[in-house]
Amino acid sequence: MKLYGTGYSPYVRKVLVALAEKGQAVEHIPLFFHAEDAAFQAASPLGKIPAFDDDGFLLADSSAILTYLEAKVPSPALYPSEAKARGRAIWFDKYGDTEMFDAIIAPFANRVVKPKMLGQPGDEGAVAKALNEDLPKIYDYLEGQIDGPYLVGDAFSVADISVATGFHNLHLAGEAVDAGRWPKLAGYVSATLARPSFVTALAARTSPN
Ligand SMILES: N[C@@H](CCC(=O)N[C@@H](CS)C(=O)NCC(=O)O)C(=O)O
Repeated sequence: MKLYGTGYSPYVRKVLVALAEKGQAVEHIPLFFHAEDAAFQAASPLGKIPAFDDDGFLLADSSAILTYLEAKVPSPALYPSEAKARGRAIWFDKYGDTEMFDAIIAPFANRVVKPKMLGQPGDEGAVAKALNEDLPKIYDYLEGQIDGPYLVGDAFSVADISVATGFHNLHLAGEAVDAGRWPKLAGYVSATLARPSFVTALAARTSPN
């Protein structure tokens, strides 16, 4: 198996965590989106990361790749089988990928990617809006959803992968959940990112060089 995409990407991290959970070895190629690499471009029609190659089977999109991995390597399950739990797990996968992404990535994009990787000025106004307006609404919602170590049922699932992944980028940008205001969320994020599969994923290479 080959996985394309820098370890900085929350979406690439989702796949790295799932592979670690399922004990699958992977050749990680930590290139950036829209990289001029023919094999990557063949696997990623939109030029986005992650993209994946399993012995010639090409697939893009983190959720598509996780769905494929779940069918190929069912144990340990990352998608609950019970109907309501399955529905909620998919909801959180989508929520993490869409509603959370722009807000949680804004500090990293403006304090790390733009100034340190692209040589562009970061926008602290965008960071302030994310921290003061957008993220608190997300944190309020998640604080109300957390009732134990896992977001859905009594097992780690795709819900935890997709919701937790972006918090690492928040930390890399020097920010964290205020544990005084959102104690359950802060504890949940710390515990989830300390899980062995996340620790493995967080150590993944971020650059081809
Ligand atoms: N829905 C996709 C989103 C992937 C995505 O947007 N990745 C970002 C990097 S974190 C990217 O490649 N951005 C380039 C672009 O949007 O053109 C997934 O889950 O894999």
